[in-house]
Amino acid sequence: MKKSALVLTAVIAFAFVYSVSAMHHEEGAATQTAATQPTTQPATQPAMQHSKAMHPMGGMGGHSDADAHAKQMAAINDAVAVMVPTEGSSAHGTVRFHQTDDGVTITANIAGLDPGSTHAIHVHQFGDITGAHGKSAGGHYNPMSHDHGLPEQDARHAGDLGNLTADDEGNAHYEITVTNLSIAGLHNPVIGRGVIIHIQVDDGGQPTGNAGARIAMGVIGIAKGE
Ligand SMILES: [Cu+2]
Repeated sequence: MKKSALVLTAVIAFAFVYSVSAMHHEEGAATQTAATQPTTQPATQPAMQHSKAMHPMGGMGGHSDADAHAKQMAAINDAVAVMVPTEGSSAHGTVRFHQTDDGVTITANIAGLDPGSTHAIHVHQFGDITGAHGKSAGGHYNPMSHDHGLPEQDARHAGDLGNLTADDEGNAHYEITVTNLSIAGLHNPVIGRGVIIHIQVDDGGQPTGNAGARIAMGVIGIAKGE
């Protein structure tokens, strides 16, 4: 009699410890706030949180996290690249990107150029301006593997933005709206990539427009907007 009662007690105790530790495990895997919740909470709630947190891409409603992420990124409507001179150059300024329903409007304001000079402007593959000559930004941003071209050509590198021309004081203001980019959407997103201004004109020739050395470089980051 005594022995069986002890065994029963042990079984119940084991079951209790097991269920509590299982609960802790589930809550711990979900979120930090869940872990601090009392263990007396109905088991269904943390279990649901758990499955949602652990399986963002699968199960019922499994697209919701991916959709939410896509929406969050697509909601970024303003970006800016602060352009700094490469070694030996004085070109500097800003290149702003504004997303609209029709495309992306890019506005460049660059100072420190030779009066009346014309310069290629491109989005390059990497937002890496650690190199003194802009080389670490890589080649033109070309996710669709097109040939190089000027903005008049629909089929061109996504990063081909044409040319800007300085006024008598060496300041250039250039504005272009393109439909082959997005700031952070699904269609050729440019966020985190680089902008390069070259010493020469982009003549549209292959493979990259014969624009020569890089005189200013910047990284496209999320802007505060209006
Ligand atoms: Cu370039």
